[in-house]
Amino acid sequence: MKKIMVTGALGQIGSELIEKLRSIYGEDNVLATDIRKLEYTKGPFEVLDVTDGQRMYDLAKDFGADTMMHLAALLSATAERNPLLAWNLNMGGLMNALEVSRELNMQFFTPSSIGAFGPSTPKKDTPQDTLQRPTTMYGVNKVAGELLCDYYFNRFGVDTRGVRFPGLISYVTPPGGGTTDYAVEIFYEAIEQGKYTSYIQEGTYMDMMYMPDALQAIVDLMEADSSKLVHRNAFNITAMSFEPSQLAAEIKKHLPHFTMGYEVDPVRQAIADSWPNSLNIEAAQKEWNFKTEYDLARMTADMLEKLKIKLHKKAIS
Ligand code: VAH
Repeated sequence: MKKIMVTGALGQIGSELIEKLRSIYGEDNVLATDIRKLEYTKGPFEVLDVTDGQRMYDLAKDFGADTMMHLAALLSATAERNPLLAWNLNMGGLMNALEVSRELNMQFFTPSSIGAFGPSTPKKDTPQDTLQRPTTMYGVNKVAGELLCDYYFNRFGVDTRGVRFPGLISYVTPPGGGTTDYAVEIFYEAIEQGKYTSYIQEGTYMDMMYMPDALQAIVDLMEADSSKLVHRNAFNITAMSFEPSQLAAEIKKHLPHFTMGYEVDPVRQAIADSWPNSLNIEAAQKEWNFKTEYDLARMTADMLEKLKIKLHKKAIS
């Protein structure tokens, strides 16, 4: 990886991945793209609608990109509200990114998700290779995406790689449209309101990961020895599995007056219920030495510390 093009660069993963990649490979070697431009963006940036394959090709070629990190997609809850738009954007954008990577001989990364599993998938210690019958449009997109990436590797020799991300928790960019977003919103409201009403019911376990671990996993996988990758495009990875009341209890250790309530959103609860509780990550550990630094306690402490600074700055600005 030397010249990297990132789509969806202003999203929850993208906004932090750009910084991480630039700190490793150099600011001028990472081209950020997204459908909109912020008034101020550091480093190379281009507006790109990922359904415009020709513009994606032109940008990659002009930049001399040797790596494509395709992040632009609609997340699970948004996709359920607009399944046709989700299919066109998630699958059309992915096909364009794979085609550009094939034509320009680029290494390729795109994330799958625990959303690629469905209610008939074993929920505990979910195997790397198992039944995948998701019941959401997002899940259908993710399973189709995993198969497409395998196809581009086997048929065209594109060095495609990917992971099944759990819910990601970060303080930099507020999340948008996910089912696991309660695990991010709770921190903002705990600091600002001292309370939070969860749309996911107590007892609903989901896999989660702190963003620093997610970003390191992307870099480690992309730098791994290709000959050792068996699963290549859809590695199960996770750092922790918890349900809302466990996260609330951890926050209360830092904010003793924090209170948690529940007002279940049936759409996002149904999505969460269809996903696994905890993934088996042995394949990622064995094939590219996947590891994490943050558990629930360490993530909670860091989120609260960093978010207090961020929200204080906003309050006084
Ligand atoms: C979502 N945060 O909730 C994303 C992710 C595993 C969850 O794919 O849609």
